[in-house]
Parts: sequence; C-alpha cells; structure tokens
Amino acid sequence: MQEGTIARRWWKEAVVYQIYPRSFADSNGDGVGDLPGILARLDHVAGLGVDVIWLSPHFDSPNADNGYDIRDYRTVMAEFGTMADFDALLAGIKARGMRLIIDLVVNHTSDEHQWFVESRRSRSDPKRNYYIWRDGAQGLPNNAPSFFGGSAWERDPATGDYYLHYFAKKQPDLNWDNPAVREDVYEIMRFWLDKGVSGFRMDVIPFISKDQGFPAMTEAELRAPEFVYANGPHIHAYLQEMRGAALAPYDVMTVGEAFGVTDAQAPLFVDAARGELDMIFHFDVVRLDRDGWRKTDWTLPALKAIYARLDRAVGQGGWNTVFLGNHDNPRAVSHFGDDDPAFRVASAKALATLLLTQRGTPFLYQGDEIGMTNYPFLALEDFDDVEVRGQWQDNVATGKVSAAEFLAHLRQTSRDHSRTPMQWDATPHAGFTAAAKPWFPVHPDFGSINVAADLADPGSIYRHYQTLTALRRAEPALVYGAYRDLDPDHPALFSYSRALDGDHLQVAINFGRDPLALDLPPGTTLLNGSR
Ligand code: ISL
Ligand code: CA
Repeated sequence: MQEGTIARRWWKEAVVYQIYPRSFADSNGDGVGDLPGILARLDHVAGLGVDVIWLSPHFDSPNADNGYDIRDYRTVMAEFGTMADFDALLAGIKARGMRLIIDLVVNHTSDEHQWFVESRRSRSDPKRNYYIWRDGAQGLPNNAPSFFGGSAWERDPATGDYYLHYFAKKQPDLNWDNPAVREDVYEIMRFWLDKGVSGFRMDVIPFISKDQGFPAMTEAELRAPEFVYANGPHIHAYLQEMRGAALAPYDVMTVGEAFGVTDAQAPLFVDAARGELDMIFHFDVVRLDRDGWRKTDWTLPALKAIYARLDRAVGQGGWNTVFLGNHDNPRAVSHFGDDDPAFRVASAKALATLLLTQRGTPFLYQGDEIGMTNYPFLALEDFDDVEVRGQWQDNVATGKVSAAEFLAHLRQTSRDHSRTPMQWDATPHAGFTAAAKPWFPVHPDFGSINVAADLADPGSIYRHYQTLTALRRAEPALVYGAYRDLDPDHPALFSYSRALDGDHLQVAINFGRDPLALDLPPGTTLLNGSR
C-alpha cells in the first residue's frame, strides 16, 4: 500500500483485546466466568496497554452455541450477572481509559427468542416473516448445509414447514428482507449505544442478505458454503442503511466478521466512502491451512503473501484487522508458532511482534498474552463445541471417515482450544474459579503457564506485549506506515518495513527454530532488545 494521507481514526490506532466471558474469570464460584469476574481482572487487561475490549456475547441465551444464540438482546445472561454488573463493568473499563465493543449477533437468534416462538406458531402469525420459512409440502428447499452438521433446513412440526438455519437448529436465521426485522435490530443497537458502548463486532454479518430463491448448490460450493451464503443481493444496502439508521449519531467502531468475503470484495465493505463497516475480519490467515474440517500444511511464504495481498486490497480508503486467534480458532502459538516447551515463549513473543507491527488494527485474544497452548483433547466427549458434535454426525457417524482420523484433525483445529479457562496463577483451576469443577477443564499446563508467572518474569510474553503496545503507541509508522514485505520468499524469516513521513522501521521475525543472521542497514537503531 502506498504512503499517503490515511484518515486518522481512534479505532485505527487502537489495540483490541477479546474476552470470551464464559472462560475469563468466575467471581461467584459457580464454575462459569462472569461480568464481575472480568471487572475484578480489568487491571490485567489495561496493563497490557490495550485500548478496546471486545466482549463476546453477554446476552441471555440457552447456550446452544455458547451465547451466539441470543434469546433476549436486552438482558444479560443470568450466569454472567445482571445489567447492573454490565454497567459496573463498562464504568470500570472507561475508568481505565479503555472502550468496550460488544458482539452483535443478528444473522440469527436463538429458537427460544420470543420472535421465533411466535413465528413458528402458525403461517399467519404476524412474526412469521421474521424468519425464513418454506412450504414443507414442497420438500427440502435446497441442499444448503448447516455449518454445524446436517441440512440448513429444519422441518418444524407445528406447521410442517422448513426454516433456515446456517448454524445450529437452535439458531434460526432472521429474514433481513423484512424491514420490521431491520428496524428491531437498529433499536437493539441504539439501546446498547445509548448505554455507552463504543461499537460492535458483527457476527457473520455478510450472511444477513439471502438469495431467497435458494438455488441448488454445486459440489464445489458445498466445500465452502460461506462463499455462497455471504454477499447476498442486498448486503451493501442493509449495511449502509444500518450505518445511517443506527450508527451515524455515535462515535463508534464497527468490525464485521467477514466469513465468506474475499480480499477483492473487502473494499466494498470497508471503504470509508461507502459508509458501511470500518473494518472486517478476514479468514484468509486463520484458514490458510484448512480444507473444510481437515487441517492442511502451510508455509511462511504463503502466510506472507496473504498479508501483502490483504494490505493491497483495502487500498487508501479502507482499513484492515490483524488477528491470529479468537474463540473460534486453536491457540495461536500452537497454530502458527511452536508450543514445544523449548520454543513456546520465544514463539509466542514472535507472534506478538507480528500482531502489533502489521498494518491494521490488532485483535488480541485472551490467554495469547501468556502463550496459552492447545488443549490435549483425547475423545469426542472431551469437546464442548456444537460444531464438533454436528460435524461428527456428518463425517464419522455416517462412516465417511474414521473417528481416529477425524479426531486427529480436530485436535489441531477445534474451537474448544481457545475456550478453556484463563490461567491466572498456579492455584487450583488456575485461579479461574473457586468451584470444585469449572464448566470446562483448565489446561494441565497451568502450573507453569499463567499470568502470575508472566508478571514475575521480565522476559515473559506478557511483558513483551506491554513493550509492543507501548512501541505502537510511540511510533505512528507502526499504525499508518506503508507496508512492504522485504523478503517474501524466505522460508523462515518474516521481514517487512513500515514507512511514514520519513520514518522507516524494519520488523524481522524468525518463524524457525534455527538462529538467523540479519544484515541491517548502517545506522539502524534496535527499538527493543528482544532477540
Ligand atoms: O468456521 C466456522 C464454521 O465452520 C466457525 O469458525 C464459525 O462458525 C464461523 O467463523 C462464524 O463464527 C461466528 O458465528 C457462529 C458462532 O458459532 C461463532 O462463535 C461466531 O464467531 C454462529 O453465530
Ligand atoms: Ca460465575
């Protein structure tokens, strides 16, 4: 991307930290993380030097998909606390000079949401058209698959009709072609914006507009249905309407989870002139080594090529995000780094350097700041994820693949790796809970991998994150500087420059186990001594 006048915005300069509330900190000893638990640990987050917290869904939910199935958008999930707890958390975040963005999950609701309870009652119910129904007498509308196993169509006994659900059966898709749905969503957004949140992370937002003809899907399309489900006929109209109707009066940030959006399509979502989203999460990096549920290999040149391509794609008017982990992905140091005990710390620090010196708003995920690793799952019953159970039905129960083969891939790719409890210290259950049993097991390596250990070690991963967030704050070139890969073909070295107004920084990251020699131009100043 060329140097030039990039519009300055607070959310371009921010570093974001994602919290998965179920697994962050339990304050009342029921084994489940909660909002008061987060409040009690805010100094840890603020101490990292982050500016924004992204809170995964905190709304009332039956937890068919751990909160991504919302039953009431204006109520806090009972296990997480009360609205007073939310207000106290928001106040605590602001008191530390940070902002809060929350998770907007409006492609679908829970099937226990009042809208769906009414919609499914009868074909003539006023809420019928809040969801996507098709006449049961015509048979399955098309061969669209659910991401969580089986068909995307579920036949409902009350009327014998089918309803659409791209995710679990308990997550019926909303009908965004119905203006009443859109108005209700904008009302929900204003409710939380008026409470003082600073924006939204928008769950699978490219899916909200559907081609309601639902044509049959080809074999190729079935291998990656997200590219069929995203970018429906009215997606940009709806995002522009949303900006005008709900977001414009507020100084907020929006980031869309752009599952199914290619880098070529990115500017259509994030070019500021279009008034849609501020930025999007691309899946190119976290999915570069995936073929559906299968884990495949990757190379560093392939990873570097993605960063270069995404940087070019957003152009002058757009903006990128940078992330290596979240609640849907395995642990970054196990996925992109090296979690062998001899290399884990250096590797996690290397990944932190990548996250915090690339061009784009960095999104950190809870636990990566101490290099938490993938969990040693053994059998199907060790997993919690609805996606795992559904894909097991599709692939193993049907006899397509052996349990051993499916588990071998799952042990590398499962979303559950990032959902084990945060490891605070070496006390029972890593200080996550005082309960006899946490909702999900703590990683057995918590005795050595925990926040207390990192705080006591000046050379820890946590300390490296602190150094890097301070560096990013001190060096505008790391935010707005032009990006150039200096050695795209090197198999182990990731080396790039960031240049702004005569300031020229070079970043060099060793992705390999062997030391690398690096010739630096004369007069180079090392900005931080981590070698
Ligand atoms: O790739 C996926 C599906 O096979 C998952 O990572 C995920 O379903 C997808 O990225 C969309 O994620 C979002 O929507 C889901 C929810 O389960 C995820 O946690 C959320 O991040 C449905 O709300
Ligand atoms: Ca709790």
